[in-house]
Amino acid sequence: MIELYQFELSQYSEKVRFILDYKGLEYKKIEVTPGVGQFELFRLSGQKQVPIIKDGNTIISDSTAIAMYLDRQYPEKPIVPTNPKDRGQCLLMEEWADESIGPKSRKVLFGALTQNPSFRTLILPNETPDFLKNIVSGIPSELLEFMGFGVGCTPDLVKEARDSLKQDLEALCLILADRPYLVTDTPCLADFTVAGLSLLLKIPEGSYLDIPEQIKGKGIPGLADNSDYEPFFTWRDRIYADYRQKLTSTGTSASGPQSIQID
Ligand SMILES: N[C@@H](CCC(=O)N[C@@H](CS)C(=O)NCC(=O)O)C(=O)O
Repeated sequence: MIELYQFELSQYSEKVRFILDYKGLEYKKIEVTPGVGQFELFRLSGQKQVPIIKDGNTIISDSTAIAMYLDRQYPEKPIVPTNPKDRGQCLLMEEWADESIGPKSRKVLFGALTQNPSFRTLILPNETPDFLKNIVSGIPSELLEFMGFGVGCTPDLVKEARDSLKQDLEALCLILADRPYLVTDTPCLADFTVAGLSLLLKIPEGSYLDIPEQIKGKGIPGLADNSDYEPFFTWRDRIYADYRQKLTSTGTSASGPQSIQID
């Protein structure tokens, strides 16, 4: 069975989970512990980011490379169109979403977290010990803002990212106004990338993710609750309902059991 090394709240992991679910492939999620667990990722793949998949003896890192591998290896229900123009648009939109929605939504989430201590602890992995959650919620907002300078998340850059995301969301609403999917009449890699990467803009409701109930449906103020972008989030909810597998009542993915430790 395919193994997916992931963080449950990683946007790029969500893109890969969408593709695995769409293709109906069974997979086992392996939740990586941030920091120490990433040594194992490095040993496996020569780099330390999720997602990584292990399919037999094949190990692939990077969500785009994983998408292309899965489409080659499991061609049923293709996700990259063959018609040249559609293919070009699909690949362009995937690349744009990876480089735009992904990094910018991380920045605006950081901005939202500095202002909201309880949201901060809720997005920590379920297994995080209570004492650590208390430390995280107790960090003063000013200190977090100061720390943001070191990671490219100054208040100005957060605002710039938010404004730019507004333009992205407006563009997506316009494109989706008269069509069911972003490129053709069937879902493709562009749709799964945009839907997956918008994870942090608004956390989906429903039992798709193993996360605290309290953060489901929550999102970035000014974006997730802005009626101008409702058509986009309604579209995204439909993509979830139609193509993403729900967890079973035992907490396992419908497409395979879940593990929280690196073997
Ligand atoms: N280009 C990569 C980006 C992956 C990425 O940014 N992963 C994040 C989680 S969403 C990560 O592993 N961050 C941990 C780190 O960089 O140490 C892809 O498409 O897979």
